[in-house]
Amino acid sequence: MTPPAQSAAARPREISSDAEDYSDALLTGLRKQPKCIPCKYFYDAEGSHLFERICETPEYYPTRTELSLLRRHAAEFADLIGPDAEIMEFGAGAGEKIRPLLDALERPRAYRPIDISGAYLKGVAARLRREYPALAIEPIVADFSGDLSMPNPSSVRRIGFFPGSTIGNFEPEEARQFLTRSAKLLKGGGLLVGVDLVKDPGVLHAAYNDRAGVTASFNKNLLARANREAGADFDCDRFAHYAFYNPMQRRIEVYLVSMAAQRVTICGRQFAFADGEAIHTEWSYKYTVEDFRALAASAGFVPHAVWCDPGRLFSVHWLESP
Ligand code: AVI
Repeated sequence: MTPPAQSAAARPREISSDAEDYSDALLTGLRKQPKCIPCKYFYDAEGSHLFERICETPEYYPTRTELSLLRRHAAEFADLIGPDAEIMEFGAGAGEKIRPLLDALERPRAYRPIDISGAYLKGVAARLRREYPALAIEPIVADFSGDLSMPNPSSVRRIGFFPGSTIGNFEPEEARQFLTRSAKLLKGGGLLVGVDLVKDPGVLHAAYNDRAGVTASFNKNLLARANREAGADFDCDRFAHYAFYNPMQRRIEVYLVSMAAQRVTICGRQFAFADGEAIHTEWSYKYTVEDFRALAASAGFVPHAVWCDPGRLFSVHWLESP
């Protein structure tokens, strides 16, 4: 069946094609020592769906905690943002978290969700268009960890929205570089960003080792994706999900561990895995409120208000870019 033709306005704008880079990045990462696969490749359609399921597990507190902060304080965000703003969301996810903000804002000009997964983004944009028919919804398929420069019309207040503590998936220096680029992109506006907090290591450990095994499937989907898209022949059952909190580095570390000595073919090339050898797949850094504010200030933002839940699990920061 041929998909219905899309109008130019409905078609997501592509800044870069993930498909072109994917196989190269996979080969490059697996040639490194230790081997790694960049965490942005979690989010194909299957991975995005698995991530939505992680957010529903009882152990993964960040999503529901942040969502309740966004709902409770939406009117305060709207006051700080002001009328007629253009909202850019970095890593649009399921589109769930933007709703309280869109509902509270006065006459938002446009909503631009940016996500690496084009198919997923299209679905999210279509749903939001039905719910907000008067709002210009302009999805952008792009890797927001790269260069996102675009002209900033001085007449429009541009606001960034970066929920979910995805900023924690950058190493701190990469996070600073991302914030520096965002401060330039959002000059005259600001950034509303969700940041997971340092806390009881047991709570953190459980969040990345849910009992239903959804996080394990999400992690192993990296191998299944390589089989689907890069002609690889990984036996996913011969790799184990391994995630733990490293309190010295204040980060969750996620790996896929080879459960045997084995050879895998990827894009026609052979890779050897020793028994017990790990592929690094993700960091998830946790911050104190003070440390994150200092990081944002070092990137050119002026840290303004911060909201935390009563249990101090999660924080939402309003950063101004003068
Ligand atoms: C998207 N990101 C903020 C999630 C996190 O918590 O670091 C990704 C994730 N990885 C395993 N579980 C959730």
